[in-house]
Amino acid sequence: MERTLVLVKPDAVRKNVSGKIISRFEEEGFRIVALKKLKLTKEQAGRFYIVHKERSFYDELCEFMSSGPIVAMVLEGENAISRVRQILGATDPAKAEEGTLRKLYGSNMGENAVHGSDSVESANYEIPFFFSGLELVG
Ligand code: DAT
Ligand code: MG
Repeated sequence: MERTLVLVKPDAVRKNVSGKIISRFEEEGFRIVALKKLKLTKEQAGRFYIVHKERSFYDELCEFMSSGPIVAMVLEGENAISRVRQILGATDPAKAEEGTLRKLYGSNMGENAVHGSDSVESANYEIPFFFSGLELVG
């Protein structure tokens, strides 16, 4: 069993498809271990995406991720990290496979609807970023 952090990004919340996205993960057999809606400050978005601080798109990314509410959740399942990444599709929605969440709901490279942890190391940083141990209810 593995746990991973998923974010419904501000573009998808604005499009009113957070329920569809959550539903997809339930249909795929994941358990929702924690779930909440919140709005990040730009500074908090900057800390969440600190691994990208030297990238050209970092400022734009932090601006976007703090532009409106997001839905954060922890999903649990076998190989949850890689399975969620497959369901998300490629970072660029234009290159994402048919049926993936980014293909269905993403707009462009920046506004790509959903985030999923990319490794155990990332999940171990990202889950406690949003949730305390007491909030993870299995
Ligand atoms: P992923 O979210 O697929 O793990 P990533 O970690 O490389 O992708 O980048 C984090 C986010 O940053 C990504 O979801 C969208 C944004 N991003 C990545 N590359 C970008 C680019 N070239 N221009 C604008 N935004 C970009
Ligand atoms: Mg990533």
